[in-house]
Amino acid sequence: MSDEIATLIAELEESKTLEAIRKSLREGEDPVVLIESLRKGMETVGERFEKKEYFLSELIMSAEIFKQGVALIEPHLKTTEEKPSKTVVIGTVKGDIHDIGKNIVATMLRCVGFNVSDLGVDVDPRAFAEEARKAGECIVALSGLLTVAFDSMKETVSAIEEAGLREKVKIMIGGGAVNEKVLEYSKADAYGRNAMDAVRIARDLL
Ligand code: B12
Repeated sequence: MSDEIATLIAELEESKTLEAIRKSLREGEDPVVLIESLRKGMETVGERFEKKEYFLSELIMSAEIFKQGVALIEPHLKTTEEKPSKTVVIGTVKGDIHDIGKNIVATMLRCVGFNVSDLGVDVDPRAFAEEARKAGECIVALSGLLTVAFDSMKETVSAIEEAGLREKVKIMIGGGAVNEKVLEYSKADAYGRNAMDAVRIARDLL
């Protein structure tokens, strides 16, 4: 079923994708697995865009279906009763407006009890530093899907350092093409491939 969902969203089959999600939820499928299937389908959309089989309108359409799918799935994510303890300041870095992955990471972190401050998209490095200063000891989570985001991540780490906060603040990065090399380049503390990684890393870093 989850492969079917990936295929359906990649084919931009809006109603069929949503129906398949509803059916999977009724059958008790793990909501995290369903989100991962949607993400896999978006990878295919990206590949088709690169090959010029899809254009911007298809990217926009896929994002719409994704959002509706996540809206169905979200109420099924388990939420902890624990009181929010530590803060995660999250945002999509400067120059980048992709926010679907960032929103999923924020939701998962909230579900496990983090207090999440979401700065949105195209966030200036200084805005991250300012919010981290307000939060005190915290994690800053940087999301970015474009290659230009790598420089923005590096600049954000520098801004936090220049603000004298590097000792207090742990920085994790993720999104699309982010990997070990980007981690090294940006001088952040950790990188994660998906929202579950983000939760694990956030717990480890604190
Ligand atoms: C949907 C989409 C869009 C939508 C975004 C809508 C939105 N509200 O986000 C729209 C249509 C707006 C869009 C615009 C553009 N896009 Co676009 N887009 C995509 C697409 C198809 C899917 C992205 C997505 O939402 N995936 C699903 C989510 C769930 O996955 P995710 O973001 O990777 O997040 C997961 C993990 O990465 C991780 N994660 C994410 N953040 C973080 C943070 C931390 C801390 C951690 C630990 C983990 C983590 O957890 C998430 C959940 O598992 C990708 C293709 C792809 N392969 O990613 C292209 C893609 C990213 N886009 C691309 C491009 C080129 C563009 C445009 C420049 C196109 C244009 N000509 O205008 C513009 C960019 C505008 C800008 N300045 O940002 C390229 C980027 C190429 C590059 N190397 O730079 C891609 C890769 C497509 C391609 N193959 O060519 N896009």
